[in-house]
Amino acid sequence: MSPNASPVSLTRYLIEDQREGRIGPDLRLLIEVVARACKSISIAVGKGALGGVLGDAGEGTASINVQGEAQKKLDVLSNEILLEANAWGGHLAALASEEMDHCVVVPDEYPRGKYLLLFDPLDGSSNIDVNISVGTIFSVLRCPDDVAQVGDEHFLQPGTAQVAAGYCTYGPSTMLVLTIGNGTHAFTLDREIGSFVMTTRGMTIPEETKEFAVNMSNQRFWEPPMQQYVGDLLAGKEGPRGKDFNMRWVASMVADVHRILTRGGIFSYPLDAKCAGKGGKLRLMYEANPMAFLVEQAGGAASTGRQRMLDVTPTGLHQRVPVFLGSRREVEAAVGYHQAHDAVRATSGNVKAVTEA
Ligand code: AHM
Ligand code: MG
Repeated sequence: MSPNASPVSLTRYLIEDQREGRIGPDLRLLIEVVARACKSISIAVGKGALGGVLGDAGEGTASINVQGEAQKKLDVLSNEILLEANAWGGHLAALASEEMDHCVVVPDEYPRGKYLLLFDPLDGSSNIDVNISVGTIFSVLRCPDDVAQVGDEHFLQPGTAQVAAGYCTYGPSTMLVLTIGNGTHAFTLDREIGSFVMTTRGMTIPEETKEFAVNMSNQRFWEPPMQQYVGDLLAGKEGPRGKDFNMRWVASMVADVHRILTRGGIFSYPLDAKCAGKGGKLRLMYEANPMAFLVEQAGGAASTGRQRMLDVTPTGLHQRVPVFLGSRREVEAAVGYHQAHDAVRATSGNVKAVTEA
């Protein structure tokens, strides 16, 4: 933002979008409510040990969520903040969260709206206790018309059906990054006035990059095309890619994606032998899809390695997928390794079939 320009608050940005016909009043309200909830989460995260909010939610198995993962106190608190904030506004039909087995329908005592909200209330929560950035990720879908009883199945829409998506990162500053399908824009929380102020209009991911993000400790569990792709990145200037690459891994998807939206790079959580049975590590509906929407709107690309992320037909609320996203050319390169590998496998399968016939 230029120092002389008058600041554009999130509220003003959304009102202007409404005036120009890009969103209706209900979607504007929904985004405002999510942003307000994120401010509350930011305050709780910021208190850290002083707020008594660090550590696990319960003893032993009492803190295990639907994903089979240990919940932190802040996971539970953030989930409650988002649920409470969104229950009564009349803009939503139902909500679904990483922390809940099934969707929650807006209670009968409140008016029911036409949108569905999905969220990961506190992504990267293994980083909370060590004071590293975490974040909230959200995705908004339309509730299909004429649905008498909303259920999980109504959320199972491809990423292309998202009407809005965003994340809030709780780092040195709190930032909300949002798309309603008209570019990806960043807002920084002005803590003194309690308002999100636009700091980047139209984030743009450079097409090329020399930086990758992946958990290298999983290397031996990866599929062959991923082994080969990262092997070639590590080979640097002397290797087939002809350039040296740097590596960054925060292990908070929100923070890693925020870096990529800011300066480019490729983020990947590929299929590995440990998570293959589940389809991947990261969740399609409230992690991969909203991030893919944000990244595409910033000129980047997002793929499972074999398919455009936003085209995946979901089969479950908590479905997991492999993820490659970021600088367009680099994502295409990673996809190329998978295509080449699959093509060779298909050909050798055919040859085998012919020789056996
Ligand atoms: P979470 O939703 O339980 O926090 O898990 C998702 C997180 C992502 O933020 C991050 O990219 C990944 O898990 C880190 O995984 P790893 O611990 O294997 O590095
Ligand atoms: Mg998560």
